[in-house]
Amino acid sequence: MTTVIKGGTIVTADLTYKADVKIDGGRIIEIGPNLSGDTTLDAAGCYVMPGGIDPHVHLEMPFMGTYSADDFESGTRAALAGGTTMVVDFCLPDPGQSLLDALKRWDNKATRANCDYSFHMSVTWWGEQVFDDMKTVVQQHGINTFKHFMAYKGALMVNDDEMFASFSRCAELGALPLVHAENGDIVAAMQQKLMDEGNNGPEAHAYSRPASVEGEATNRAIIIADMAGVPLYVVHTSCEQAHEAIRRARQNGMRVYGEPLIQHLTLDESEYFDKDWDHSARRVMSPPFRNKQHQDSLWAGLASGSLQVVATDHCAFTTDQKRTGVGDFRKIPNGTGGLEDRMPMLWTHGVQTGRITMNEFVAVTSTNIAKILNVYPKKGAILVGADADIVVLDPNKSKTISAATQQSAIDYNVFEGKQVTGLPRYTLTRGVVAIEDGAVKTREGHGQFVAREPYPAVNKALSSWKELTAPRKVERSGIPASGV
Ligand code: DUC
Ligand code: ZN
Ligand code: ZN
Ligand code: ZN
Repeated sequence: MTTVIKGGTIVTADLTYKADVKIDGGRIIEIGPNLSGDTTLDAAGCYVMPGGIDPHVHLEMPFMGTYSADDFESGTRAALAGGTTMVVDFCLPDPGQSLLDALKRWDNKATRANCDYSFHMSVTWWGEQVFDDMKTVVQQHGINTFKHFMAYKGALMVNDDEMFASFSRCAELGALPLVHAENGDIVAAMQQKLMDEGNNGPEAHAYSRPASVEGEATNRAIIIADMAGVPLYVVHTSCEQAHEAIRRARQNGMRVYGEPLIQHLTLDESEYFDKDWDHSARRVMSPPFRNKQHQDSLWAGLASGSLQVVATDHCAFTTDQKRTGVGDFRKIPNGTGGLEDRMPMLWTHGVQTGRITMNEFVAVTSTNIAKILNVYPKKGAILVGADADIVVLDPNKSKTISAATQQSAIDYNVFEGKQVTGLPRYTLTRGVVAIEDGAVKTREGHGQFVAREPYPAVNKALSSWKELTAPRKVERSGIPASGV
């Protein structure tokens, strides 16, 4: 059975042109004028683009004493409703747990996915077992990315020596390290100080994690990666200091990537102040929302290419879950949703305002991350042979974002009331129509795991520093007696 997407304008990361797209067996088999097939999807007046890839989601994640409320079913349903056709979730071993045991749990949870998915592996502790498991994860489980938390002291955080060891292992294996870059020691100290001074509300969460702690950690992670001889991907880049560190590293020839979130691009720190407790707590995430100066920097980074990807860090908690932090902001589960809203919000606030072009939109929502994850052009492309993960975006279709009509399992939406234009007429996951004019036709369990190969050796090319060449042993005859 063949399907033809007819009459639309194809928009890729580098081209815009009119053509039909023919699909069979879940893949694109032909692109050209006047195609016909068994089924026709009308794309007149629409843009036909690679489905979005969200490389940063936490579905049914055990975190801060609870589980994030969207699982692989509701989370991927929300993704498809918004034009996203692949998600990458973070497998999270408990400290001391084998990476492979954790992976079994994630494999199990993900069987319910409505769209394709992959995993990053988190390195939450360090030891010989992790060192050994990393090789198995890369070579036998199709995972080539390892996440490191520089924050969440006493829980997920790893120290610099552990990061250096893990980054070095990534270099050997052809894998890419990821970092959550915030200085966890300073955050913990700031949190305690705020609590001691009687600041226990959700706004104190923002005070405890200023941009400087993110900027410092981003710089540190970049230098550790450079010394380990490995590229680096910085998740949820939210501030100017972090962006500057990434931009500087790239100018120096290092492969460092930055990932702003749609929340940080469009919501600011005023969400924490002069608002009721629930409103602010629902927006508690790490890093927190920033001011306009930081937002402008992130938008500039997307337009100029110094930041490459827009993600969500979708990690949704209900109001009841958030309320476990009444009286102590440190206990408010960190995280916000965004999977369904990322593409429409970025289209509305990016393309429609002229901050980014349509082609840049495709690059930062899909193609760039497909390349970074080493799954291009299976994903992230409108090309013959690519998976038919496609969004047919109607630039005239609008809605008001509301928890009442969302797919996510939670009882609110951080974008509540925002008007968005540019919505899917169709979302296809490997050729199957999952969304049709707002009607949800997802199939639980349709999603497949996407295995990712290790990176070629070229990825090891890093900065121009020459101090890291192998040490030369110096022979000396006269050895001073002492103290010189
Ligand atoms: N930040 C969040 O807000 N939630 C999940 C984990 C993280 O780093
Ligand atoms: Zn067929
Ligand atoms: Zn994080
Ligand atoms: Zn995250």
